[in-house]
Amino acid sequence: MFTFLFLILLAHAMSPVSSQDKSIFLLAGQSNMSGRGGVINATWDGIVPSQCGPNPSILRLAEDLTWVPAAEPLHKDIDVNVTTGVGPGMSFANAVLANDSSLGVVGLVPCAIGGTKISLWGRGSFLYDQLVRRASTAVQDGGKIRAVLWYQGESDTVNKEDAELYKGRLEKFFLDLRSDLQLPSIPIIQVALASAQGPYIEKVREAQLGLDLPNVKCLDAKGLELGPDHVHLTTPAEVQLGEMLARSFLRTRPNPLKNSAPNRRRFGGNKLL
Ligand SMILES: *[C@@H]1O[C@H](CO)[C@@H](O)[C@H](O)[C@H]1NC(C)=O
Ligand SMILES: *[C@@H]1O[C@H](CO)[C@@H](O)[C@H](O)[C@H]1NC(C)=O
Ligand SMILES: *[C@@H]1O[C@H](CO)[C@@H](O)[C@H](O)[C@H]1NC(C)=O
Ligand SMILES: CC(=O)N[C@H]1CO[C@H](CO)[C@@H](O)[C@@H]1O
Repeated sequence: MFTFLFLILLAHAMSPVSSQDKSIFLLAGQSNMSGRGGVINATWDGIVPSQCGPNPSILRLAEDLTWVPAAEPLHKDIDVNVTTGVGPGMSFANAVLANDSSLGVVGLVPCAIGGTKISLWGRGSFLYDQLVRRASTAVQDGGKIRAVLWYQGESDTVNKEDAELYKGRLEKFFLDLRSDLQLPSIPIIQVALASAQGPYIEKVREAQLGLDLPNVKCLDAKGLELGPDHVHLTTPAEVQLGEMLARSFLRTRPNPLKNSAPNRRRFGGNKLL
């Protein structure tokens, strides 16, 4: 009898994955979404702030399409040709869970690749297909895609044509993605670049901030700290960005107070506001 119960419990503990109530988030874009926090001269310093620590309720979809416990660097087997570090994903996941326990298990689906222009993300491209394939696999054993987090654009600031076509391409990408995921109003939270190497930064920012689609939000990265390479967000800035994304996502949720009472006490409440 006890053995039986033990086996049931064991089986349960070994499959944290089965839950119908997994909340899935797609992470896509360039290096700042992939994560370069703590990477200096192609070496990651290995520093993981507490906000980005592992949590039994946070999983990631690995490159081989299996769910594994999530840990930094979240994109290490996805953005494989570079050294990855801390990105916004883990602090985002920890923050949304602390604020809304009804989200259940958070499943992160990393898909960002450094140095990629928007034209590389168009429908039919390798990156687009990979994103849709990983998203479809992610929901196969239950769960629901709750939002898309998108941070991209630096590579489109370099030449004029890319910058001018950016708005149209971005809008088409969002619409195609929603249509192919069959989630026509899935929240998309994008981040507007604060600066860029290329001269056409203002054109790209304008497109990002001016995109007018329902349920697409834009956060401004202005004020977030860049590392010594002047190209990538530092670890503290990535933590901050993850928390900004979390606040923005939580605002899309109906009545978060109702379901989060126990966590609110435990985590000391209003930090996120
Ligand atoms: C990174 O490399 C540059 C150039 O080789 C060097 O000047 C700098 O000290 C290095 N920084 C660190 C933190 O190792
Ligand atoms: C990594 O580099 C290889 C060889 O250049 C290339 O085929 C592959 O697409 C790259 N992968 C990523 C994720 O950048
Ligand atoms: C990273 O983000 C910062 C802040 O938005 C931006 O200035 C920079 O261009 C981004 N770098 C890349 C490679 O996207
Ligand atoms: C953005 C958001 O929904 N924040 C909620 C986080 O939790 C606090 C309570 O601790 C709520 O007051 C906020 O509304």
